[in-house]
Amino acid sequence: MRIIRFLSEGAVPTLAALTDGSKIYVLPQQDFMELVHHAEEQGTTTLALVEGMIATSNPLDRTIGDLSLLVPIVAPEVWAAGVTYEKSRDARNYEATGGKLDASTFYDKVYDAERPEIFFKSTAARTVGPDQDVYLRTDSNWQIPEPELGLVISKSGKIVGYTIGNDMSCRDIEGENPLYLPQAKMWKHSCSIGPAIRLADTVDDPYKFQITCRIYRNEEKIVEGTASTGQLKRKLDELVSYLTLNNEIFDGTVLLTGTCIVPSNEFTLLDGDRIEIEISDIGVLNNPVKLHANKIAVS
Ligand code: DO4
Ligand code: MG
Repeated sequence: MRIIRFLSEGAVPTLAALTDGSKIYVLPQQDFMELVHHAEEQGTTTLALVEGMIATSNPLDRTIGDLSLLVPIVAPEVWAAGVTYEKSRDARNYEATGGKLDASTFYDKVYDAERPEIFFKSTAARTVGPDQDVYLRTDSNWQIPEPELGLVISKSGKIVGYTIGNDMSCRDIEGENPLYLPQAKMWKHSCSIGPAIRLADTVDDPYKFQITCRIYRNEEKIVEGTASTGQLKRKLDELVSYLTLNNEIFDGTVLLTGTCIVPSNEFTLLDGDRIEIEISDIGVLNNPVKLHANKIAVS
């Protein structure tokens, strides 16, 4: 069972359940966390609550492809974990050493350390949903998508759902100096979330998600990569416990769990590309790529 949001007639944001048989049922709640808390108040699981509601209603006569999907949760904050996969560690070492393939840097230390890397990625206003443009920075010549499993977390730190995230990143800015990380990671439309949230109650093993990333240029597929959350170095609960330690998080915070798919080192995204990120049992997050219109001089 998955939860989506879409624009219904009159451009009203509407919450809906998407069953594993692809049927869509409108739900009465305004947003995902309201649904989660309603289930808690009723002393039941979110899955049982949704199943009860849809048992007495009719599905829409539409498929998911007919809908104008919205970001499935307006997350006040999006955080991200880094260097949680070997592939990411190797890519960061390459960036930070000006292109040495077998280099070793402080990224090895974070990969092996007890404390994970956790950084602030985005706010609701900077985050886009399915089919919306993600933007390229105008001061970077080496930009990639980072396809990541996203955890939807309640304010008490419980993982209540799984979604797909794109942690758009500038490899040249980060590689130049690690203190530039916020600029390499955060700008307008540098984060995408969606298209659905899979209820945590319906996931037996979150280390079995298959992640695929495809990049299209003029509708020709130019990059494809796959990975599994089974390759994660860290446990998901471990990442959440560091995020929430001595911290206060907003209800419906999203935590991206790191990338294991990195395009070849020569690759950079260009204006007009299109990114698809698919995670098994969650869906396909599609975003066109646009150069930010507000140009600033870059040499
Ligand atoms: O240290 C850089 C960030 C790494 C990251 O975003 C990732 O591994 O996904
Ligand atoms: Mg990342």
